[in-house]
Amino acid sequence: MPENELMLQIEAYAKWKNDLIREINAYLGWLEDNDLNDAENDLRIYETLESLKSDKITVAFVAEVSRGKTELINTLFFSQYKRRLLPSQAGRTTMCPTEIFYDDKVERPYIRLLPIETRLNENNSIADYKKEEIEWTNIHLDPESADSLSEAFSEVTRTKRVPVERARELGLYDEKEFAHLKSQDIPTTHIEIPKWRHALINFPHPLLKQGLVVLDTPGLNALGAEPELTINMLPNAQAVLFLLAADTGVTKSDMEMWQHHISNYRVNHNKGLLVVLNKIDTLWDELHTKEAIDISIQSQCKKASDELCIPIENVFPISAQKALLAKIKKDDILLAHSGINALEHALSRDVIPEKHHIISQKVIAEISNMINSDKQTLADRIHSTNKQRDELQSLCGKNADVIMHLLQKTRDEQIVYNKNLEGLKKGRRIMDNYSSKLLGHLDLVSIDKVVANTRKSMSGSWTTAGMKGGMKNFFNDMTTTMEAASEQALELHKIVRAIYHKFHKEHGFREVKPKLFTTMRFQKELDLLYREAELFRKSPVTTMTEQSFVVKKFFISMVSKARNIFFNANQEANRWAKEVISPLKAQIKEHKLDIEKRLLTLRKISQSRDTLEGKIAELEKTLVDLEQQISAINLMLEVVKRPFAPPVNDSQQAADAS
Ligand SMILES: Nc1nc2c(ncn2[C@@H]2O[C@H](COP(=O)(O)OP(=O)(O)OP(=O)(O)O)[C@@H](O)[C@H]2O)c(=O)[nH]1
Ligand SMILES: [Mg+2]
Repeated sequence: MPENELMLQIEAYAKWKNDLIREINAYLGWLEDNDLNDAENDLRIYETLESLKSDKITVAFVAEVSRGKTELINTLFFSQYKRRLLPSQAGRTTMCPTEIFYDDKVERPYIRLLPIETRLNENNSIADYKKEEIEWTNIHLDPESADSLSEAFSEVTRTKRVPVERARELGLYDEKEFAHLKSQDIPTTHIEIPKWRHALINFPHPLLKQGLVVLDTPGLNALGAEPELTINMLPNAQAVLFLLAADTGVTKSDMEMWQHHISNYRVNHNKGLLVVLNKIDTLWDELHTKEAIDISIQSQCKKASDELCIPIENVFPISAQKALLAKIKKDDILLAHSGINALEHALSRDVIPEKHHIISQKVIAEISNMINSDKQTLADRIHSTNKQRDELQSLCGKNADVIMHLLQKTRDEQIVYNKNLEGLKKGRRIMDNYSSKLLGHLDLVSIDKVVANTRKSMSGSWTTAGMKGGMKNFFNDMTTTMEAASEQALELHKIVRAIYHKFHKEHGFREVKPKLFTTMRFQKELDLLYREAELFRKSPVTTMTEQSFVVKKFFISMVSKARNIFFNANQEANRWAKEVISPLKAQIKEHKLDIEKRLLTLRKISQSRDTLEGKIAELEKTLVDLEQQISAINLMLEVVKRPFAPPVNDSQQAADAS
């Protein structure tokens, strides 16, 4: 049973997605039954199905130390364990970013921990390490035992004492932090550092099973020390919850974190950024009236909204701790007081539609296009069947000469057509030539050359000043390469259009506007990355004493993300080059079959005039079948396009009615 609104929404969304997967599978079967499948399209559909199955919804929790991130995660997602499942304590608790998700491909639940020492490897990002299981310490989890889970999860709080030199090597020594000791001449020889760099928790929780991923982050410079979080993980999250404490309001360090790591999220996401004013219970002073307390909470919200320049509707005053307690004790009054319901409502309001929007744009648009093009093929079949039936009807009562004449005419048509197919082969060779040039520009080997050159030019200048120039050159080179690819794509479009036009003009093919490939989206992603990178470069973290380390790490994450953008552009260009001719290929296949069928029928009729009536009846039946197929495909299209209808729960209905 879903526990709260968010759960209800995520479950409904998962059901909607499963229905979509089922419909796409049915479509695949239908294509095969109607001899309409083609290898490239099938592959694309399989890829789409895979991406839908592995689709995730990520909710990230970001804040300074001890604002209650982990407590809130326990409240929102794990209250059924009737305890604090993830460790939440006063002071610095969570020491490494922790991703909590469910992977059904792995048999046993686990917590995997990446040793902090992996920071020394300059070449690998966390994303790279995720592909290398061997680098992680694996602990099996027993989901039935809350005690053993708690014990295993406490690993994320582990620290170790290391000599200052070691901490410095790892980029975890901030001189400013120990400045006061130095000024008192107290030597610092050893410091505490996190034992782990990143944690992955694979856990069979109902919501995680539906594709939810929770990202808990440690406060205190973690975002700065691990730039991959800001560059990669946060921008990909469907929702980011930024926590403040009601008793302190927006402190200087909250503000720094907001400006340098969060505010950019708003630029790229219309929704999904929520500010949580946690610990409102600290304002529940029994010596004050309820009204006075409410006014003070509201004024804290208003202050936070002004200071962070975010609408007050997006600031949620809550008490994560009291909400957890209320859920465990099933205390509805306390739960209502805790303010958690409004936050859960906002989360479900923002997270699911954002995800639905992405799926609609990518998956639904693509499958609908394919279905529409099949509809066209069916319409073509109806058109040619009608034509053939009319042709045969016109032969009724005519002599053998007329039939022979028509037979000859159709044969001539076939000869001209076959000749043009030869021409198409030539066109395709030219096309292949251009597409390999296009793919050459987006080739990872050439990108890796840019990366290597940048690193070479950067070596020895791992300072913020050095980084500024390095970054600029790197992005300039990337943009130039992307522009060259874009120009090549334009040339290729001209050739593709000419080929389509020829078949339209010479064989009466339906005019199809071939799909265009553009690098615009990838260019935009690169620009965005540059903007994010600039913000990060100017953040206070990079002015830390151990900046060269952070700069290196930051550069590696940024480069790895840029490389990823190119990889995606390359994949898309590759796919496009293979598919762009598919609608024409489908028309050619249909046309070829059509001529062959007509020739066969005419030959039979020329041998025996008695078959004429039978053939006409056969064509009439084919027409009825085709009409039925059109209805079936229309229905499929309708189901695929059916939007996700969020469920409305009782409390929401009541709230809306009041
Ligand atoms: N009074 C009160 N205390 C809270 C509330 N939420 C969290 N706390 C307490 O605040 C302390 C810190 O909470 P955590 O959840 O560990 O905070 P965090 O943001 O995860 O901190 P780090 O992991 O260190 O970054 C714990 O002692 C919690 O019990 C709340 O709503 N009210
Ligand atoms: Mg924590």
